[in-house]
Amino acid sequence: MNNNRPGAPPSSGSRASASPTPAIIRLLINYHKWRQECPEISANLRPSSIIGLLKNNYHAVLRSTDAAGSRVLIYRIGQWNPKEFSAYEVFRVSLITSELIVQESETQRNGIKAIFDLQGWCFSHAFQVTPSLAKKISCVLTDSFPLKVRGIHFINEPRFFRPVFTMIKPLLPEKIKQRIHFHSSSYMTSLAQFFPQSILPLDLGGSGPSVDELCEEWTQHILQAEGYLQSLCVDLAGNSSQS
Ligand code: VIV
Repeated sequence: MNNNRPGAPPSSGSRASASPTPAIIRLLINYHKWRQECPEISANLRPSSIIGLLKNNYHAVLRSTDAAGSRVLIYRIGQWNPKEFSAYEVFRVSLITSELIVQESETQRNGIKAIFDLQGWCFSHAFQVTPSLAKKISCVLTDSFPLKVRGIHFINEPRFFRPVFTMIKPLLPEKIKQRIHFHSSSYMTSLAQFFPQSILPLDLGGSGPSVDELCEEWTQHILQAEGYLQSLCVDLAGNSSQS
């Protein structure tokens, strides 16, 4: 397990291996295509555009990787006020974190695991997850972002999250579907079957720092990576990034 805190903002190191395989080339083509198709998510990666979500403790990354060396990400849907932020801005939080951690060679090798706390999920969240958004979600989980998705865990999922998941599930490849787990409200014990308690936050049954503390830490990490994130938009847009 990598015990050090998230590293400093990465240099713009090369993402592909020395001699990229056809699969890597295909992935990078899909990645550029996806970003061109979703400018509302990817054109502006400035942390200031989603600082409200970050300050609301919507998202954190655990300090340590898990036993398999995967990065563990936490998302708290209840901290997303759909009247204040669109699903695209919420999506952008995940894209920003993904762009930062994909620069870590250990994360390139061992991928990520995401924990979604659906406490507070309501109809106004569900209405924002349209079929077109579901497609964008399936793309980044399948073949349009160079991060291996090693696990997706839902906790506190209410019954009426099911219709949204039923819309997304058919768009996911079998191997991703097998890595999705629902823990409902008994997550204190069941998450420990997937993650060492030493790295889980206090509120999720672990002995690590609280989620709020980790949210604040990761917010600082994202803020200090502003320059790197800006450079991504310039590179990919091929000209000055969108305002
Ligand atoms: O962004 O590896 C209805 C993962 C995720 C990413 C990205 C990468 C990645 C695992 C997601 C997971 C979250 C960019 C590279 C897809 C953004 C989701 C944004 C929406 C608005 C959240 C709403 C709540 C969803 C519930 C989660 C759906 C899962 C099937 C992911």
